[in-house]
Amino acid sequence: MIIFHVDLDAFFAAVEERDHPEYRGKPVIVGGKPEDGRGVVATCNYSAREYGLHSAMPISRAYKLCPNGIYVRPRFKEYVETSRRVMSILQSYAENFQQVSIDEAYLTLTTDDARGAAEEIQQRILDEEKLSCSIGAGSNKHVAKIASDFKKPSGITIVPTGEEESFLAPLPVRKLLGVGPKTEEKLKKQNIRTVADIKKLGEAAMTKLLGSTGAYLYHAACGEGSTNVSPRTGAKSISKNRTFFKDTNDRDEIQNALTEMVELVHERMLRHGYWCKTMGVRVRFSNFETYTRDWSIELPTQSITTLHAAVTKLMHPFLEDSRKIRLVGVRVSGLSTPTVPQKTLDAFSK
Ligand code: TTP
Ligand code: MG
Repeated sequence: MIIFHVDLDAFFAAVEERDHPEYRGKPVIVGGKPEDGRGVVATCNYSAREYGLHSAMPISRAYKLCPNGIYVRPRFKEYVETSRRVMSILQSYAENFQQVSIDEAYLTLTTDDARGAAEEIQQRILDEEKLSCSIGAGSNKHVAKIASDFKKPSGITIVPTGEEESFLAPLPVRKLLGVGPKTEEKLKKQNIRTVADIKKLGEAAMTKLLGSTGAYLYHAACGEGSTNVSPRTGAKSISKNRTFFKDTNDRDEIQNALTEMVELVHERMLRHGYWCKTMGVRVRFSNFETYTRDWSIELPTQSITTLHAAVTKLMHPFLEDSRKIRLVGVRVSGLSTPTVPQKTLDAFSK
């Protein structure tokens, strides 16, 4: 049994290129038009990435770096429909199947020829949807996921059993799932830059440095990972709270704490492949009066930019209050790992 992780290349931008042949060969940026005056890049094609553009960058900045690009507003309906069709192709190859976001999924296969199977899947998606994808394969989900990112776009990377640790060793720590900018910074301060450095430091020292995340990262660095490929149920929310050392009404201190909570919550969402529909904050004043506020959106998101913006907006009235704050927290709920919808009765009656 081998686990595949399949991830579409520059997904939203690739759909736009497919549907607008006149865009081909040009930098294509999905997110919004420069004249909209706001918004961020959802994604961009590989030719736009050569200009330094990437997801979550403000459109205004992207436009400065790449004024000749084609800027388009997202067409979510089209992406969702395309995603459904791709996921059902993938499902037809899978013994077990788990979609983790709009453009990626894990599948398990039993085959002697992993490369042949990966090539066949790529060809099917190219023939039927005119989209390219990258595939990573390995003995567990974590290794497969990192492998799919290893040779993008249109890559196939197979990590043979027994070679997990040596495959990961030279990679920067940031490649491990769950390592965000904050964790990366903490590791850098200890001169830990590659996965091999984590392994070398050892489990005890990693735990001392980062608590349970440290222990998890040590095991990840050893090439370990989950093999459970199935639609996920479980935690219905993720939250992180911070009690200040001393009650405070210093806005910078509060903002910094919130940014850190956002990053921690987001890291955990990514690690479990969760998308959320509700984002919230908790505030406790020094007299223990406690408030929660939340905000829900129609389509689930996995974007740290959206989460950060929601938290900032929800916190605003509390920052206007002159009372000192004892605790702040960030919470996401309405969690899901996108699954392929059941075939409708319509499909059967045709
Ligand atoms: P990704 O798979 O992260 O990115 P990608 O498919 O565009 O590019 P690649 O995999 O080749 O690196 O995300 C899938 C889609 O999710 C992406 O096309 C657009 C959307 N998305 C956002 O809207 N905002 C984001 O911040 C990110 C990362 C993705
Ligand atoms: Mg992708």
